[in-house]
Amino acid sequence: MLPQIRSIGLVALGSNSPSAQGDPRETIEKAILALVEFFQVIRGVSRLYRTPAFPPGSGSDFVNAVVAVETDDPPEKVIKKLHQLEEGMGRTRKTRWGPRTLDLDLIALGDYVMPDAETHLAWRDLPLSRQMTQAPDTLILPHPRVQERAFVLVPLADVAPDWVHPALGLSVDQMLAALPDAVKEEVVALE
Ligand code: PH2
Ligand code: MG
Ligand code: MG
Repeated sequence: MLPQIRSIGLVALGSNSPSAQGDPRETIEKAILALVEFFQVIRGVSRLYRTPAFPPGSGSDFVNAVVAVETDDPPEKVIKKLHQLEEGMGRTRKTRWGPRTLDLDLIALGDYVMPDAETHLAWRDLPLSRQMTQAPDTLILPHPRVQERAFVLVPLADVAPDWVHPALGLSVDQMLAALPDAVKEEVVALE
């Protein structure tokens, strides 16, 4: 038998609209339970946070969290599982960056940089105006915006503060240190 290559998968959860599961907080709590069942090996679950919608003024506050899982699955299979889970919890896909009942984003899987370093750099550098309208048709890993988003980095620091971004060479704590305090202070842990 081939040796199994286990990777750590970092999954970001977000909700800012009631779902069949309840309000955003209940939706995120149930989605975490579903992730635990789906992946079996869980490395960590962050606290839940209330965060203002990005871009500012684009809608109701979100509840965000991050879960670190261990998996042997390749990226495509992990993504497929996350989409199944979103659908199983009644996700409705409407407008890009509109209100969402449940969003599960694969932030990173091990050291994968996908589809390649050059394409990854192009997506990282995409101006905000084009981010609003352009969606990649291939899987980009790590998520091209992770280094900019306090609503991902703050919960990520709960579960994997030492994870190093494989394209940037920066740890979660280093990426967080580069963000303005005002932005981080808006990410508030729920009781
Ligand atoms: N997700 C988005 C767009 N904006 N803002 C916050 N605070 N949290 C999110 O999870 C989020 C967002 C697109 O998926
Ligand atoms: Mg998202
Ligand atoms: Mg998503």
